[in-house]
Amino acid sequence: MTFNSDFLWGGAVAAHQIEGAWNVDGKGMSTADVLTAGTYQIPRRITDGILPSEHYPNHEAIDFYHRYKEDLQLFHELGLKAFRTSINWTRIFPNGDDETPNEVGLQFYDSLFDECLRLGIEPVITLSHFEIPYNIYQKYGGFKNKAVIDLFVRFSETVMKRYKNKVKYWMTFNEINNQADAHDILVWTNSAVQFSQGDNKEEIVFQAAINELIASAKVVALGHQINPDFKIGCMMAYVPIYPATSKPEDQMAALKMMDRRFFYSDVHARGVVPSYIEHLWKQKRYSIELSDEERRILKNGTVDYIGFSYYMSGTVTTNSTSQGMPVDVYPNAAIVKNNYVQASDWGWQIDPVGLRYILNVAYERYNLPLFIVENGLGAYDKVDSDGRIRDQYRCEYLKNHIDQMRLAVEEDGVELLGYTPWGIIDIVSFGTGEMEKRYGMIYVDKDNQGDGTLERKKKDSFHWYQKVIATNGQDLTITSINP
Ligand code: P53
Repeated sequence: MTFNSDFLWGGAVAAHQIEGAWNVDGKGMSTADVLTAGTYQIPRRITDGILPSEHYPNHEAIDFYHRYKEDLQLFHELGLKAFRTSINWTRIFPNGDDETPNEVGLQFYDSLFDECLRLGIEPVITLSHFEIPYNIYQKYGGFKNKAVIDLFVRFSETVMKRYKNKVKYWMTFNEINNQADAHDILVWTNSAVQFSQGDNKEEIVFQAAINELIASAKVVALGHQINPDFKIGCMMAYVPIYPATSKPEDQMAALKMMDRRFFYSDVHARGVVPSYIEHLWKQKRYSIELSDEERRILKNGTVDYIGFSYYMSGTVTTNSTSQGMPVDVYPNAAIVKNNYVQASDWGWQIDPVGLRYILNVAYERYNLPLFIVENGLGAYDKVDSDGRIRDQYRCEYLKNHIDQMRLAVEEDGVELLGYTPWGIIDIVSFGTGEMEKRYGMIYVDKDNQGDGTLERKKKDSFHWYQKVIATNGQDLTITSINP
């Protein structure tokens, strides 16, 4: 058998993309609650508080808050052994700096985890998945402020103590490296930071990121005291970057781009700031506040495993006439299309071999267990007149990735804890705010305008994945599903 009998076949979501009930039972406003809907072409916007004229897709999402029992029943039928979700910080501390936690919020996750355990589903919990109390932005300016470190630690300590006998697998910050290029929305969701005119964005992101890494290290150390059996990981967006050609400069550009991303897992896993980043800070005269005491904290809070998302690879060229999207890491570097792979309807390059590649690179780099906590295809689905959703393309995407994951384990000896495909049930897309960029194996009747009955329906991929789990990944054939 390729996969151990305790391999965590699962599914993944995040609280703000699924729960809805954004202002129910004492929940506070979060950074996700002020994000409008967008599309592939039109970016989501961050509004100044909640405006009555705007549609905020996360406010209702798929109403998991009220329907989790029914949904977990479906997950159970699917055979999930693990369910990755996040705890919404604002259900526990509505303002982030409240004196005492909100008991009703704590009870919600008690019931959710109890129900998971009753059904034999291991909860895998992200502490911060793109939702930070809005008050932390307003009052503190987000994670660039050191005061926020201990607010996050207090939230984490509260939930780790409360759920210490219910949750074993934790992750601190979702896709912490997603802010590496300092895009406004990604910095907002990762760090609750907004830029002002004249800001050095890169320097600010480094400061916010270092503060998050310190917060994460504190939580890892504390978590191990709360329960020595806890497995606490980081969570990275691994998008391997390939050189467009064998031109040496292309290779250098790819290396430089990867460094900017690896910086985060290097600190998480090794407990020190890598020399290439220390050097960059000096060279650019950045004054990043990081005391000796904080360096000790980083050293003492290294993670137990590397959790990561994998959707696509990227390609970089240094050909000055490429017309690609410029990246400021190497002369003439720009992101271009890779002609060897196909892309999704949202332009994400589909590259199963890239998963095996990054599994190898990450395992060689850190020698820690890996956990694929997101992978999947965002696609338009159609309900046929007979009520079926024939999402063969989704099965193919997943099959091709599982094939490569198997090779990484079998041929390359990578240690892998589990696989939790993204959006196991249709949810609000993070990047675009659309409902119709669907990842699920369970369809949810709701459209981009927010209309629909919220009824759940099994897609063809549901039956396929059910068989994959039941055979512990041995039978990946697609043809036989639900004829
Ligand atoms: P959506 C970029 C690159 C890789 C993963 O994304 C990313 C992003 C941000 O869009 O985000 C992760 O919904 C994230 C999830 C998100 C999922 O990928 O934009 O952890 O919250 O929903 C898929 O298609």
